[in-house]
Amino acid sequence: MTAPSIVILTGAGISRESGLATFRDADGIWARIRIEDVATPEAFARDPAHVHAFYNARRAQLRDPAVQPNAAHLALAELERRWPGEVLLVTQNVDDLHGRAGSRKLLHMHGELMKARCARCEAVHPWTDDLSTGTPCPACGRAGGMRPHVVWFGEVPLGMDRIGAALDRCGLFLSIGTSGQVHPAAGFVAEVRGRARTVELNLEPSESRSRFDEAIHGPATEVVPRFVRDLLRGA
Ligand code: BJW
Repeated sequence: MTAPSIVILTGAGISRESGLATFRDADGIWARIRIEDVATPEAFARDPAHVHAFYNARRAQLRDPAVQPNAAHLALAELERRWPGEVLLVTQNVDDLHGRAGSRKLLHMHGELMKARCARCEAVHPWTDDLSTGTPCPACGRAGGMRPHVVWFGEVPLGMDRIGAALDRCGLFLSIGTSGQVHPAAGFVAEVRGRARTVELNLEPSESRSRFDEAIHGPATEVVPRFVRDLLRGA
């Protein structure tokens, strides 16, 4: 029997034990900062310096040596290496912890904090430093258009064609550390339901819990390595 294709969707919960805040938990980012002030194109048009300050601080956090991939990121990288079938890891996270853990079949549907994009020429650049309204684009040389390469509300997520094709082939769908409140990611489980086994792995039941065949609740660093170990044992 051929091994089923796996699509894994991850969210902020998988990086929480690496020291990065989630969005909608009681101590999450949206509890202290308004979405409308930092995560929409309108916010950036209104006050780019404020939006840059928000993302510069989060980029600086990623440069902190204490922020490292955890056991859950590492387990998913191992799954990709050892699974005899196809694996696609779709992350909503803009952090780089999956890549640092060794995942290569990886799609950042909400963009990447360690990249910047020029709104004037559309060039995307690796970016580790601060951005400001005066930062010139390394490609076209113009200032004023550089922005974080992230997907804000109202913008189209990245890689949707590739994700759609992977969901069409998928026999196992895992959703890890996401509240299931943001579309289109929240709708992926409904797209595969009935033809793929669907499993939620989250600290607690998410709002989408009822849409999954199975759910395993607990911290990602515990439940994900255990699930991957069991899956590889059966492969
Ligand atoms: C743990 C844990 C531990 C804690 N272990 N677990 C249909 C219906 C309604 C609305 C819409 C719709 N379609 C589109 C919309 C509008 C909108 C939307 O969804 N709004 C809703 C809020 C209502 N969506 C959009 O605008 C999107 N664009 C779009 O749809 O374009 C149209 C289009 C689509 C497709 C094709 C063509 C056109 C864009 C969404 C962009 C989201 N951007 C952000 C910011 C990115 C940059 C940044 O990081 O600043 O992305 S918002 C934020 O939410 C971020 C996240 O990726 C995203 C999801 O959050 P996530 O990861 O789920 O985090 P939390 O905090 O919500 O949940 C964490 C979970 O972890 C919790 O459950 C905890 O319990 C758990 N947890 N510790 C395991 N240790």
